[in-house]
Amino acid sequence: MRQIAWGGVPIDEFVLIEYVISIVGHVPVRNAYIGIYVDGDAGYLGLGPEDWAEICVDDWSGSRYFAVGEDGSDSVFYAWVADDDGDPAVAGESYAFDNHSATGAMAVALLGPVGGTSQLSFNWWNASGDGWGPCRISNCARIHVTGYAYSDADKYAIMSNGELDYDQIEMWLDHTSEGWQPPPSPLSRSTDTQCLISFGPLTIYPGKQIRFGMVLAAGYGFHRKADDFAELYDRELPFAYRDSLDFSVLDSNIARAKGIFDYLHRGDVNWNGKVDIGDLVDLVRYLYFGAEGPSYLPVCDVNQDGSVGLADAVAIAMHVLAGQPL
Ligand SMILES: [Ca+2]
Ligand SMILES: [Ca+2]
Ligand SMILES: [Ca+2]
Ligand SMILES: [Ca+2]
Repeated sequence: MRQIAWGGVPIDEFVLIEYVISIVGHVPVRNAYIGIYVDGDAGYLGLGPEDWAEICVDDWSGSRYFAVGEDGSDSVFYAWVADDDGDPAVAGESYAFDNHSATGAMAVALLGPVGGTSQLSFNWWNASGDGWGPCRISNCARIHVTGYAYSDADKYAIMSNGELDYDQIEMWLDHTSEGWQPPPSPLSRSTDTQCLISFGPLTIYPGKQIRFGMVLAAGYGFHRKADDFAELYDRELPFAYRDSLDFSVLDSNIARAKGIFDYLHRGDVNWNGKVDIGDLVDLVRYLYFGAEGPSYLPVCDVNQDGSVGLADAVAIAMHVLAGQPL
């Protein structure tokens, strides 16, 4: 595992973590799933320990896809956690954000070849109450866990369930017509939310490595106005309030992190952690001999011109054969 963080604007609002996973022994591990469990709490930490429990019981989880790159051909999926209303200070009818407010959001995104060919799941659940989370009717018949999983079998079941749960802001809506189990009643306004982002199935062979990245990002200004929640939020019709939430800083921070991640790995066409003749061979076979596409195409754009072509193969060749920098 390698962690990278920066202290200067504008790349000081995320941490990149790179994982390299291999197995011990001589038998391949099949149908493996990898997940990142997120227990995000949004609130003012300067409050005393007696108030910490209150910080976390009014938060929401959700997920989001957004397009990146000049032509929007690449996308990133992330899970986010934020306070429900941003904790404004309230005096009578007037709302104001102060230094005890939680107006930002946090997000976790997976980077590298984890989308596309793999099954991506996003699950959230209420950790402080009954542990409930959205569950597809088709899954509920065979999986009895919808939220926090205690046993290894339950953890595997939820990591591999293939669900992309609707956002927690929609938890009061009936999603049964879209194939979701109805929520239990009563639900709390919002909860100590926890969520899980996972991918697979993978076969991990002895001597081979699974490599991927994760970015943990912050985004300020997620709640725009102190009275948005009071003015716009209706649990039966939450879309006007959701539209008031500002994802732009989370999006740009995650896009920056992805750009750095892709740049750090440029040229590693076969995604094995190094750039050598094997990458050149794979790229040429892909470009000119109809071979299957590389598992993570963004790193093949070695010269960062927005497309993958001959110039990238030449750059790898000059690096491998003549020692030139990529
Ligand atoms: Ca909170
Ligand atoms: Ca679920
Ligand atoms: Ca390589
Ligand atoms: Ca290129």
